[in-house]
Amino acid sequence: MRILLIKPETVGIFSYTFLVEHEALEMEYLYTVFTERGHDAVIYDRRYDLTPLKKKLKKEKPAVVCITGYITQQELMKKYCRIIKKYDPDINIILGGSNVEINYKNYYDCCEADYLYHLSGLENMLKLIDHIDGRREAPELKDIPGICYKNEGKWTYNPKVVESPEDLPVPDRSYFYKNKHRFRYLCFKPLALIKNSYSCPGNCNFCFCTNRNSGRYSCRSVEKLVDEIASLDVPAIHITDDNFLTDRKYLQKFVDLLKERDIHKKYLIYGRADFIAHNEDLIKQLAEVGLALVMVGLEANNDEELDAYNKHVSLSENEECIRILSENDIYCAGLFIVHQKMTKADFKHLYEWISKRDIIPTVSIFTPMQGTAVYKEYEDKLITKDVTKQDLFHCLLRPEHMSVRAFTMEYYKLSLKLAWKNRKSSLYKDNQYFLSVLHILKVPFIKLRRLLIL
Ligand code: B12
Repeated sequence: MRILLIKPETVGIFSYTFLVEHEALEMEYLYTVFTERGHDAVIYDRRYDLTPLKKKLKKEKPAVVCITGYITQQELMKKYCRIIKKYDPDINIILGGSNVEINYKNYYDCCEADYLYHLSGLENMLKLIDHIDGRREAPELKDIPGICYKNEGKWTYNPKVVESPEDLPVPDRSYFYKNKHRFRYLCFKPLALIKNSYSCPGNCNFCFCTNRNSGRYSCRSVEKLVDEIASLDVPAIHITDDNFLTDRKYLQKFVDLLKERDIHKKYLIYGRADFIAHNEDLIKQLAEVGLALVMVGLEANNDEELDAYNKHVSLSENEECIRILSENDIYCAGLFIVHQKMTKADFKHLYEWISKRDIIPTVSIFTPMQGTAVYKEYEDKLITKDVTKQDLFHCLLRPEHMSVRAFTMEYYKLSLKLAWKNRKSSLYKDNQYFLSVLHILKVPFIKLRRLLIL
């Protein structure tokens, strides 16, 4: 069968920059499993391919269309479904990805979609494809775990199964190599992505990923990880695990294998401050084998707020983490949250606290994202239910000490002041500001073109 794999265009603030761009690894995975099964798959990455959807359908004539997307792209995914079914009602549409995995019910109002795939692994996806293809050995829909399908016009939910990333295939990266020049994280370029685990061992109440894979953390063997790293022809790799720094023994083996196999690359990871604070010796060794940047949730500048986030990390551990990363020449990409109880003075104090430390910060606004533990608590208090605003850059709860507008202003003021303060960081050394401005100017035209002909 011919299968079209749609990666939607970026929405929100990220669409205005090309300084942080990642390969469509989920689509490369689907491409791999489908082609290995004898199908003819095509990646349609709408971030770079401006061909209108109908024209693409006309050209590719797919029997199946798979669409991925994050929460902010939810309504866009539904819009594609409407266009596809209007174009050809016989095309089978499957929706999947991180948002569908947890928030699959949000898509029940999309009559045009045929299947929702709410798992991370792809084994059951192949069963579904076999079923659609009418293969003799294919199971019936009721026997395929992790899907929602329609039965007499009503959505039927098949329960999830707990999976392991060990079952993921080695992705075919032909798409990546063809577009390698695009993918980067600021000065780290070209940059590849590696998916090495499902879910997260932590249970932070504001985090989405911890609930994936039915809340069960599962990680690949270190040998498999290093094999994949060795196979990649790139200088920099972003390991997407929500928390890569979980197990000392695993990380020690990681260091030993990279040394043994003489692999020299730069690594960008997510990790927790307490692990870094208590494992200085290991961080030093990781730095020696290429650890270059850690995205670490520092969240706040005081213990009360840290406790409220259920992080089980203290301010002194955060301080230790910043020191250790700095002393080992690892960028500390600190992630902070501003929340609706903050006063103008709190914003000022947060700026002062961050700016005195060796951190490249990203500040988000506290967002009870649908699918996180805190969502239920805040659902009725949300100012808007517009999912495009669930991007961590919008104020979704009424601030206690100022208006929404004033809070948003404080937030942007803080972010801009921090960006200005760090403008000379070597992380930004390759930024071409003229090209960035040109890109910003180009975006509204692309958006308008898409509005007229999607
Ligand atoms: C890298 C990354 C980015 C990159 C973009 C990456 C890309 N290629 O597009 C950047 C930095 C630009 C980014 C931006 C955003 N991101 Co982001 N990002 C991630 C991160 C770290 C990894 C995602 C990834 O590529 N994983 C690798 C792929 C292979 O794994 P996967 O997506 O899970 O896909 C698997 C399955 O889901 C399945 N699958 C996926 N799609 C489909 C489709 C079908 C049909 C099927 C059958 C299967 C299937 O196949 C894969 C095999 O296991 C995750 C967090 C994490 N640790 O996973 C957050 C994450 C995906 N991002 C998130 C969010 C919220 C955003 C933003 C909206 C907001 C923000 N401030 O960051 C923006 C939106 C930008 C946009 N696209 O419009 C949330 C999504 C939550 C949700 N409900 O959807 C996550 C989960 C982070 C979190 N903890 O909340 N992000």
